[in-house]
Amino acid sequence: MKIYLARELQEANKNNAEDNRTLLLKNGVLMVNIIGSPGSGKTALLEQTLKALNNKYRIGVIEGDLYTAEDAKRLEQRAYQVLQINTEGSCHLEANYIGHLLNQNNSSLLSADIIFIENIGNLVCPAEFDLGEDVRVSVLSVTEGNDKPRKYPLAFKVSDATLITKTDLLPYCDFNLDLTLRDMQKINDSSEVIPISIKTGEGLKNWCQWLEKQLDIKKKRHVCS
Ligand SMILES: Nc1nc2c(ncn2[C@@H]2O[C@H](COP(=O)(O)OP(=O)(O)OP(=O)(O)O)[C@@H](O)[C@H]2O)c(=O)[nH]1
Ligand SMILES: [Mg+2]
Repeated sequence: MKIYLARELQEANKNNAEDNRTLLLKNGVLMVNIIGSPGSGKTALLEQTLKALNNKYRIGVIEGDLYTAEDAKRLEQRAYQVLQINTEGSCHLEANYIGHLLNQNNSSLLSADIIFIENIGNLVCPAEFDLGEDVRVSVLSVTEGNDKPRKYPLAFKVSDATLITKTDLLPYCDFNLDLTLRDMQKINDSSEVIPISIKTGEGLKNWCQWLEKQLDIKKKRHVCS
């Protein structure tokens, strides 16, 4: 009997991720992989991000969900293109799923400036799978509690930015923002940490500026490639 070792399969995922990265660089497209627990505010963040940036950029979205297309429907009014992946139970996206969508003949994703991937709501497994993104962003809401970066460090370790969402709820939660900022410094001192609230708009400008900086870096790399 042939036994497939997870580490070998993950090696295949790494190769697929590199293929995606090459394709994205050739086309000058920035891909952002967003990971976080169910309900942490990923789609709400994308709704506001599209509102803020869709007049300036062509923005594509790949929505990852187990079964529904509810999040895709929330975003399709504003995005340049929204594609939905239903994993039918699997807890994370893999690079070959993304590669398939990028290579589809009728996909205009590669004409976008930015592609956001909303990964499956899960703070554990998506952190282990490189999708070929340029930047990975983890989302942690204040309602989840201070201990999450310490208990689930990988997601934060492999992220280029961490958004601490729902800061409007800080007065009602037992969440110490300074403590999490200190923990983040220990786990990954090169990750940008941006507190943000979709309700009050706090931090949205910082987040959009960070994104535009990443886009600028990508466009320059594309020109030099
Ligand atoms: N008060 C407050 N509520 C928020 C904020 N951001 C999101 N929410 C609420 O949190 C709930 C979950 O938000 P979603 O954006 O659907 O969360 P998600 O991470 O996309 O969830 P999944 O796709 O199921 O993993 C919704 O009821 C949002 O309105 C925020 O900044 N402040
Ligand atoms: Mg969502």
